[in-house]
Amino acid sequence: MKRFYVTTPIYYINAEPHLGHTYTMVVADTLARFHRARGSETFLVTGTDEHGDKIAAMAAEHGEPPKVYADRMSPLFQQAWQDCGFVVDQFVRTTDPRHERLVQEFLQRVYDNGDIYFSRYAGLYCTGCERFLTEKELVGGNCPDHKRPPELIEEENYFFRMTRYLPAVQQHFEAHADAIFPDHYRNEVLAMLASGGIGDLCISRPKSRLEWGIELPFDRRYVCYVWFDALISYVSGLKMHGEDTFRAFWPTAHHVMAKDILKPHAIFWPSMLLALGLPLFRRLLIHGYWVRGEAKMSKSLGNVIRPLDMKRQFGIDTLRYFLLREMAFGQDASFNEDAFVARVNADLANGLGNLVSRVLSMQQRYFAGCVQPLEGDTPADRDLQAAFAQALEEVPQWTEQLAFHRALEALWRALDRANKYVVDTAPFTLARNAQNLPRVGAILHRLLECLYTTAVLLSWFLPETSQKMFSLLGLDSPGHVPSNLGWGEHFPPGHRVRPPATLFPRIDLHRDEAAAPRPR
Ligand code: ME8
Repeated sequence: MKRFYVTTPIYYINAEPHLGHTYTMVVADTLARFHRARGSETFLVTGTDEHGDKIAAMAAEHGEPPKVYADRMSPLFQQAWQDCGFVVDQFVRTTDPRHERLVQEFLQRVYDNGDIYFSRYAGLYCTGCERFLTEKELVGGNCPDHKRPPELIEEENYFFRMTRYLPAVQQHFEAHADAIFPDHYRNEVLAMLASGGIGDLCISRPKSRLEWGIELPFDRRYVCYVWFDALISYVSGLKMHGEDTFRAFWPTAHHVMAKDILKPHAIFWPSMLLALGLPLFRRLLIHGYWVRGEAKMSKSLGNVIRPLDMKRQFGIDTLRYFLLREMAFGQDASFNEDAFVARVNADLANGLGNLVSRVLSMQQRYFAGCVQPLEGDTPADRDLQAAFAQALEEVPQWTEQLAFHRALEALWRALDRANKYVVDTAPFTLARNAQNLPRVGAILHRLLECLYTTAVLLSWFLPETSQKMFSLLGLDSPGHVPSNLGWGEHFPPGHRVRPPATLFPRIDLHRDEAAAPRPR
């Protein structure tokens, strides 16, 4: 059995989920659906990161004990992802006792192996990042992501002997060219490793300064550093479903995230896994930032867009389409209302929506919905079929390479051809003469096949739309990606398709100003 394990970061609960988190979720959900369509068993883990300075400070700001605050905030994420229709196999909260026990077990194991020692330390700590920054990482004395100076912290703490594992980590990334994608992030990590500037990792906080964390099993005066705790969620999420689930899925782990947390994932995490005697994850998949204007969308900067508002106004598939079509995976992309409206109207309302409604309404008008035999084979027919055969080949290939924008581009090239085929063959004109009806029936049958292939290829990108299309066609989804078009085989003789329904209403910002997505 082929398997595919995909994770997203477990998000800090210092504010509500925003568009950036939603993008990572859409990518993970799309990949899981794609691998399922290709016959793999899949598992998706996400969750919330609930310990540490940042959350303790936020809870205090709200006048709540941290656990009360966490119990209020974590469900906002869980509910949002459920409302968006993402298929999450395990939502991990780091305050879950099953997770806490595993973190303590792992800490003890590393301690018993002699990889944890006690020492004094002074460093520059950014609470936004929840990690110590090196002088080199600062820009004008500030954290480049959080735009504020880190705090000088000096105290006695426990350290993970990470330096012992760095050569093996370096070797691993040198030997496995696809372990970090896109490749320039692998180069960044290799440069970090080659610089020799990475020391051991401070993995504790004295309770006298921070109580909100998992207690160290070997010293009750301390709690565990939040990143050491959080990364283990990728293992605890599987183990919550049993050791067999862990063993089956772990070697296929794909961790999806933005570039902000590359270092913990590419340096801390593989070192921890090596120290624990566990196999390394399969790949890190690193995407860029969604920005508004110049700034990265972030909870601390407050320039965020609420995914559930977007979903309520435009539907989840509209949002999925925009996010996947507009961002080249690995690069930054900018969110602006005009681009959103232009893209959605051109591609979804016009390109796909119009085709569906034209084809289904002609099928009703001329044949009461009854599908006619697929006769004849003109150059235009062959052209159309070739365009969709190419889409069937290219879309999965681009998806596999995480070039979702290219995959959708390839499918829309075929849809453009289908719209052009309608204009060129003009079935609405032919139908004026009853003699032409067999040809009109054959043209429409071909167009219904275009819709069938489109619904198959949209099943991992726009699952709701794909389902709606199958239901309009009166057919079940095949549930997998077929190896060839199979046109002429999908509609049994006498089969009726449904009357058209609007898949994507046009967005008119001038008529309905309130419909525009607004920053909070
Ligand atoms: O870092 N554009 O949590 P976090 C694209 N708890 N993606 C964005 C984004 C943006 N503007 N803003 C956030 C943490 N993201 C830790 C993770 S994992 C063991 C612990 C997404 O709430 C993106 O996936 O700050 C990014 O890596 C993540 O949210 C950071 O989430």
